[in-house]
Amino acid sequence: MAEFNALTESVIKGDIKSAVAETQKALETGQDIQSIIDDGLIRAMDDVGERFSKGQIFVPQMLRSAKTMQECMKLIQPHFKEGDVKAKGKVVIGTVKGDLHDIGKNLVSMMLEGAGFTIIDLGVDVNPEAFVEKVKETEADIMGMSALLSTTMPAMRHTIDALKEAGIRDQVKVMIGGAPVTDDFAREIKADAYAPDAGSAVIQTKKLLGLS
Ligand code: B1M
Repeated sequence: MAEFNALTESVIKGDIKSAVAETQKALETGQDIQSIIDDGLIRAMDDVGERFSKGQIFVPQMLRSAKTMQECMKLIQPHFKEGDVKAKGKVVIGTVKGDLHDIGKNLVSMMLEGAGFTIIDLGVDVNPEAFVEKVKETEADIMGMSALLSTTMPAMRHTIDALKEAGIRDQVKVMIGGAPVTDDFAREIKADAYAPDAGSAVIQTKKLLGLS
């Protein structure tokens, strides 16, 4: 596993300048993109979450680390787009109602875009009706929902119910993810797929569309 301690530390501290410089250095020295994200950035956010749980840091510090990670992701994003980008399908994606966490959802979007899918990103705090409207309007192949709070997971079920009520549940495949979400929960709410991380989201999307 590559060492990204300086990068991880900078994200934990919320030191944007140093984190961006470390990301740039990692890219220039040809480090694996996935490893920069997993072993450098996500590792930092896990640490930040743990410190928050223990009451060692508070929301402003968590926000600062999130902003720092997002600035690093801006540098990394172009590297996702090197392959064949012929559109393979349309994905409407968003973070569910009541939930403002978007880093994971953005990462999933970037990876899917890099893999050649067209992304329609509804942002955060997306209510079920907005998902339904966009799926109808764009005739999306996949609807992706992200939730980071256990209290917002039920919104995933409500959104699937809204698809049913609109009579379009069988016209779109539903994929869900986010730290508290599990495969069991996906089965329970009758989502078509669950992905634990952004890489798996690409694999699942391809499977759902019969591309692999
Ligand atoms: Co929040 N927060 N937060 N937070 N936050 C968590 C999630 C928490 C676990 C921290 C903790 O207590 N340890 C905890 C939730 C506890 C729970 O419900 N189980 C928590 C809490 C409690 C809260 C608040 C309630 C705090 C408060 O105000 N008292 C509040 C809620 C606000 C709201 O949403 N209504 C809040 C606020 C915030 C900030 C705004 C400060 C900030 C978010 C900024 C932003 O996103 N723009 C924030 C942050 C940064 C975190 C942590 C530290 C990091 C989240 C993150 O970005 N991880 C987080 C702790 C943690 O997760 N370790 C925490 C990195 C990201 C790449 O991973 O999002 O898991 P993740 O995404 C992964 C996979 O899950 C998956 O792929 C991604 C990439 O591999 N995935 C999908 C995600 N979506 C997917 C969709 C898919 C497929 C895969 O298909 C569609």
